[in-house]
Amino acid sequence: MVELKIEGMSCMHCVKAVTEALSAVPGVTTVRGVDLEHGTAAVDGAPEPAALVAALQAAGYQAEVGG
Ligand SMILES: [Cu+2]
Repeated sequence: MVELKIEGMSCMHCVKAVTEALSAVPGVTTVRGVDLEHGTAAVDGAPEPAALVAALQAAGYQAEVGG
């Protein structure tokens, strides 16, 4: 599991966009939790952490890996 901190989510649309962006990253098997209130997410699988961050940036959100 990889945990992420995500800045910029403000509504359920953002949660959906983040979920879709993370789902598309190679190596991600499950997007487990995208938490709007806390600005966190977790994915299962073995993705490149940098690829997760890059995918979120492409979707318009600043992110960093780590709980
Ligand atoms: Cu939103």
